[in-house]
Amino acid sequence: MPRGCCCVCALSFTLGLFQASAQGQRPFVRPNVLLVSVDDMANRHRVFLDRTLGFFETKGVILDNFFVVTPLCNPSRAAVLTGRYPHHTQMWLNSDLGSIGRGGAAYFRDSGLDESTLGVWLQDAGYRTALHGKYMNLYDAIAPDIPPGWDDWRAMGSPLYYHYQLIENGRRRYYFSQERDYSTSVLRDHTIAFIRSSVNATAVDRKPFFAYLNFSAPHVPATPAPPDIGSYAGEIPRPPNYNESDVSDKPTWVRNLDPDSVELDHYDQIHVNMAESLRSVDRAFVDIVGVLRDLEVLENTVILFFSDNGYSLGEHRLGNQKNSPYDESVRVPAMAFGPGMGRGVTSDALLTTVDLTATIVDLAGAHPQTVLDGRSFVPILNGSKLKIHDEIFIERRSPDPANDTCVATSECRMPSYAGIITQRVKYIKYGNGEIEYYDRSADFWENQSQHLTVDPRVLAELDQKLVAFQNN
Ligand SMILES: [Ca+2]
Ligand SMILES: [Ca+2]
Repeated sequence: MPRGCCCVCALSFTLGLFQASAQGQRPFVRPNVLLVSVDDMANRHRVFLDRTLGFFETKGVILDNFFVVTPLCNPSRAAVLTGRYPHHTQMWLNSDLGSIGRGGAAYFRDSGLDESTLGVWLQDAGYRTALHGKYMNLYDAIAPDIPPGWDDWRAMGSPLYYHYQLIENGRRRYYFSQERDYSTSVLRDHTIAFIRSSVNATAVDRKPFFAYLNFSAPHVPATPAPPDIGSYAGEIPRPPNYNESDVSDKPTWVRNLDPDSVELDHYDQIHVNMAESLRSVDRAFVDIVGVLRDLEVLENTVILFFSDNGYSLGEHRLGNQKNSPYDESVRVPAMAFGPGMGRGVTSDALLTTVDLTATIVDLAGAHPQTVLDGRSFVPILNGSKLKIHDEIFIERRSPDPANDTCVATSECRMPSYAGIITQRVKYIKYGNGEIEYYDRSADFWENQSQHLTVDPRVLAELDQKLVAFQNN
């Protein structure tokens, strides 16, 4: 990764804390970093974050071509924390199924993956670090363990809104069913307290902060905060790929989906709940930005926002689920704000969640003792037209349908796959040999795979790149 560019990029910052460079020659300014994630928020749902979106649209950068490297909660979060693809960490699933696929907090710890994460690297680089909210799935099974690298730890293992426990710096704290227990508000308050204590530290103790705030919303059941219940008054979207009528172009696992299986009322209610649950995230974001402004550190704070995966609600006949290689699952909202960065800019640069990791490392001047799979996109945020990637890759391993641990859902029947995405096309190859090929501009909704009509040499070239990625 282009770690060497961090000093140059960071020189554009005008306020903040200074540190001598590794060579002890020129000082560079290190920003605070606030990384905010939401859980299962589809790109189309970003309109429900009115004020958050407005903040980034006017003061920041919208990353409009941003993909998760794998569209499932735990493996996606593991990729962000480690900066590595699942085929390098083996973190493929939400729970640990051994040779079928690894996952869950216990594997993340026992494999030593938790010893080389953003928290560790930024703490080593002199940051005060915090993780608030969802950590690896099944964290409760190893709680109250605290992984290395975190100065302030208030974590949960499941996306919950009421009746949950947070492990708060080694102590279990229970939250119940009152409005004050609503997780979005609780996590907001913890992050605000962490920011205040970081900024208000005495000069000798003051460090830049790295706060990783993981909201549960809008993951199902997508419980709204009390003031937001019943507040949704918009249309229920029916995009052009909704309940796709002709799936003859699709692989077997989609062709086997019954169009009547799209449970309209059920999915519509999930849509409403997700929209309403995001209202509290919107307020929390504005509150946190207000605190940063009041403390006079907003202009030296980088804020990065993303979703750990997207979500389908009827598109391509897919019910309420993630995991698929279609844009509803893999292309997610992503936004950035920071000193020296573009204001009111939308970028169509191809980027991924492991690039997000490399970007934070770059901003912090950190030095991971590992090879990162992504590349810093700080130059994009600073206005460069530099191309970071010609293509990006996605991958997903399915639980084995033949294994009795696999519940018979469409997600389970979906074979493992890997994919390559360029500005123009998307190519997907499944473990059973089936493929899909889409023209991303002419067929934005991925309604017509052209794998049977496109020049076979084009497919062969893409396949060669995909195999090289998988073997790297
Ligand atoms: Ca998720
Ligand atoms: Ca079709």
